[in-house]
Amino acid sequence: MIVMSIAGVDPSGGAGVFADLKTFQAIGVYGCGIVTALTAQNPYKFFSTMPVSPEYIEEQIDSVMDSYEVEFIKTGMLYSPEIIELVSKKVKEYRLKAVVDPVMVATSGGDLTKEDIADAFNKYLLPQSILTTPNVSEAEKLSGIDINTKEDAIKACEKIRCNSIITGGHLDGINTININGNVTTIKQKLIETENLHGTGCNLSSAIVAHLAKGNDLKTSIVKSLDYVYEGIKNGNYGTLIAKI
Ligand code: PXL
Repeated sequence: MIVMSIAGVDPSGGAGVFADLKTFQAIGVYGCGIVTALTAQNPYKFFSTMPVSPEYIEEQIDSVMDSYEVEFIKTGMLYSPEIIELVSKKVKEYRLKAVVDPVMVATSGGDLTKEDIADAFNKYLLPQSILTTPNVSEAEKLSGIDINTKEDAIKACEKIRCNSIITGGHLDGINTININGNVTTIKQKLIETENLHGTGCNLSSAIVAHLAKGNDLKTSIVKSLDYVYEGIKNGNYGTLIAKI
C-alpha cells in the first residue's frame, strides 16, 4: 500500500508534505511526497514561498510512478493554476484516485497561492477527483455560496464539483459530507486550542491512508475525523497517539 502526497513543505513539520508522511506512517501505509513548493514558516508566522516549476513537479511524479504502484493520492498546496492543471493531467495519466485539500490560505494567515486558484480547482482537478475537503472559506470560494449556517453548507456541498466534506471547525463543529449526492452531517465537539496548524492536511492524508487500507469513502472520512479530533485534543496530531 503506497500512497502519495503532492503538496508544499512546511519546515516546522505541522502541515504540508512532512505532516502528511507522519500521518501515513501513523495509520500504517507507506507514503511518498512530491514537493510543489518550499515555504518558510512556523505555526504562528508565515515568511515566504518558493514554488517548484511544473516541469520539475512532473519529473518528481514520473520518477516515483516509474517504480511504485500508487492508487490513492492527496493534494495539498498547489500554488498556481499551472500546477493544478499539471497535477490533473498526471491524475488522468496514471488513473490516480485523488483526495483534494483545496489549500488556499495557511492557518497562520500566509498566502499559499500565487493568485485566486478556485476556478482552476473547479475546472481541472475536482471533476476528476474522488473527494475534496474544503474548510468553510475554501468551500465558499469553490461554490460561490456564503456559508453561515448548516443549510448553506449543505447547498455548497451539493454545488461543489465532486464528493466533498466541508469541515466544521468554523461551523460549530458541523462537518457536511456529500457522497454521490447523499448529504449527511457529523457534529464534533469544538476544542478550545491555539494549536490547529495542519489539521486540514492531516485530515486529507488520513482519509487517503484509510482508503488505501481498503475502507470505503464514508468509513475513511469518519475514522479520519476521529484521528484529527484526537490529535487536536492531545495537542499532537500526526503521531501514533491517535485512535486508528
Ligand atoms: O494547512 C494548509 C497548508 C498546506 N500546505 C502547507 C502549509 C499549510 C498551512 O500552513 O504550510 C505547506
